[in-house]
Amino acid sequence: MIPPLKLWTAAIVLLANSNILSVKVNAESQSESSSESSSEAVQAVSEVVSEVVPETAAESHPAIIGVSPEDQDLYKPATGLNGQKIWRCLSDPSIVLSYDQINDDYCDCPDGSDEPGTNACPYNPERKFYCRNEGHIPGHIENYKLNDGVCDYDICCDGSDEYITGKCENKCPQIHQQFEEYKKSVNKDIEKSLQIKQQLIEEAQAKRKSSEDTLNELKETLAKKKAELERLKKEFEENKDVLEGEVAESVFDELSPHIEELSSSVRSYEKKLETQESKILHLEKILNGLVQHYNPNFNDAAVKDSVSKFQEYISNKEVEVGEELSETHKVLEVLAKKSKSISCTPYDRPDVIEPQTIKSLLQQRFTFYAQLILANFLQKPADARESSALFEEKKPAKSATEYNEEIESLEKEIKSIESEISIYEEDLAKDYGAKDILRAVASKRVNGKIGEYSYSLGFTDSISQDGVLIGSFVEFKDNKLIYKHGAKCWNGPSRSADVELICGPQNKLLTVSEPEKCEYLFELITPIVCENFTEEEILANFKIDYNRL
Ligand code: MAN
Repeated sequence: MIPPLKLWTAAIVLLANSNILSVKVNAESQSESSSESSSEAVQAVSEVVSEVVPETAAESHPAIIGVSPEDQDLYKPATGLNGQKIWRCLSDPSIVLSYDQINDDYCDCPDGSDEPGTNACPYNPERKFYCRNEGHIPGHIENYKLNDGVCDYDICCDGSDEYITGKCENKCPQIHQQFEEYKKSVNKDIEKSLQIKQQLIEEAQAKRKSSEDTLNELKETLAKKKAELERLKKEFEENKDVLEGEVAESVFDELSPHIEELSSSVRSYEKKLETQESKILHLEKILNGLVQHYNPNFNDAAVKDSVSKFQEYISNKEVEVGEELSETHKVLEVLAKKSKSISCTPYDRPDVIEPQTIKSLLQQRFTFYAQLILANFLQKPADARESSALFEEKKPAKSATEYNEEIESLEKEIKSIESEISIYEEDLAKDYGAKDILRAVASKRVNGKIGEYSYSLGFTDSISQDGVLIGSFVEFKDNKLIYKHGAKCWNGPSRSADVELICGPQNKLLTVSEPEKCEYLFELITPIVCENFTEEEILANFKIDYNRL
């Protein structure tokens, strides 16, 4: 349901309220000084009836007081069995009345339809007394207000609600004049407010458009960045071997000045080993002779112990070290040759190379790198192998580090674009009201001191009371801004607020109340809810200036 539109008419409201009381007092004093006769009442009824009922209706049946011309037909009499005029209750046609029971000041129908012109029936909001208000706008007044001595000019400017007391003269011409002036000023205000609203709508549309454009640009950039990332990853993958070779190459470049030295050190180490091995072989031969020719019957414990230990030594003897070293040495020799052919850097001898260091380096690290380099080297075509530009031939545009850095930075960029996109998408999907109007005032704040507190209200942001958070904007619903999740109230809930929007040309905080502890209700004047008013809406907001009657 669309909520009723409110209009910023505080000045007129105040003026009107201050005068209601004096009119009532006047009406009461008049009632004391005049006595009613039934003939006067009948006279009054007939006057009202003749005003209410158009001539055509009057021809068919007597006009019924309190009933509008369009509903008079509902009160057409029917003819009963013995020819008398009868009538049926409107909501319950099974109840048949004699026609003169209508408006006889006695309630016969449960819906009160037999007493449209009296207050005999209980109040029924569906059934009200019709005032013709000629020269102004017809009105419908509650039946219990009839003939109570009070002129209800706001509904019956013609005074017909007091048709029996006759206390209220017809004020329709003056009241209508006031209404016309009010309508003019309202329409002027509305026109101005609507112009401002139109500008806001245009701003809102422009903001939406700009957000949509930015979003599209971001999406395009994202697609490009993703494609670029794909391409880079693919290129990296395709060049993986070369790039790994490059890693090996850089290791090789560092090692190559030392390889020849390493190679000759290994060679001399191997020679030393060979000498030691031939000495050991000689000793083994001697001991072997002892094992073959000693006399086991001769009980010499030292000989027996030596023979058994030598036999144990022979059965556990290892031969691998020599093989490993000679394998390493082969690799190094190839590398040494290669380093001479491709290295342009001057040969740089290391200062000291300890035999033990060489051995551990050879066994733990160099063998690995050397084999890697060699494997790479042997995979190249023969002519390329001979070329000094061996590693340059398929060299990719970037190094592995550069690839990794670029991929990492692209991935970061993509993540940040994606999060920006989701912020824009979320914002564009938000309900900012018809034509996105709230978008135009989203960043605006309205400040005002009301009572003891200073308030600051951001349309789509938050409300604060002396810096204390009343709530953050949650939604725009039924012409209301809803704020929730404010600062917790002492011994109570988190603060929250509903902001009722009232049409007016400028943003302005009008009132604040606290219907429940820490649940606030604000009234905010703003053009964003302005609409063209119908005459009924203007009339509903119209208040009579009784001073001018
Ligand atoms: C402060 C204000 C009031 C609120 C009380 C609750 O004084 O925020 O509006 O009612 O706290 O303790």
